[in-house]
Amino acid sequence: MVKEKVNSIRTYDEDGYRRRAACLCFKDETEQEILLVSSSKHIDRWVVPGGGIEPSEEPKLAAVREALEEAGAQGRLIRQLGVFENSEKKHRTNLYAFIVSDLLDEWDDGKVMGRRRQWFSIMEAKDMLSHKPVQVTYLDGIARGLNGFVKR
Ligand code: O81
Ligand code: MG
Repeated sequence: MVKEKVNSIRTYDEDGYRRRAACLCFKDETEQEILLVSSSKHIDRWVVPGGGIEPSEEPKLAAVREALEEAGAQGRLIRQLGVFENSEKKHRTNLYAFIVSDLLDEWDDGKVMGRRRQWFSIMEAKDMLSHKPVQVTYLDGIARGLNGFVKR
């Protein structure tokens, strides 16, 4: 099922859930800091960069595209973290771990809507995401080692 949006087409799965993809954008392989972007509706709130999967688009390509559009982040996907459901908002998000190699000075949402971006520790990010409870659960499986030591 598809529905027209302003400049993109929404897609839905067999249960009628909107299909999304997102990246946890880590600063490096230690996975201790992640990049969040400001909410489109509340500039003082932070969210995980992500968005709708377009028709015929691979979920992992959608995730990489959203990291670039919303955060100006370039890098590489390292693994899939699962599918996270928001039963209230009726969407499901394919989530990936992504290592950032470059942050562009100019990026789509920075220019178009003044979207901001900022690095947070995993613990800080959980606090910042408390207004989006499902996004807090994105971070549940992420180890938080001290002094660069990552527990696996
Ligand atoms: O565009 C979220 C948007 C917003 C989401 C959804 C997000 O108006 P939309 O449905 O396109 O907006 O709404 P729900 O109701 O589907 O969850 O969440 P909310 O609750 O704040 O209205 O806004 P944000 O997380 O920024 O607060 O994200 P975005 O505008 O920042 O991208 O859109 P999306 O990320 O699913 O889709 P696109 O493809 O990125
Ligand atoms: Mg989005």
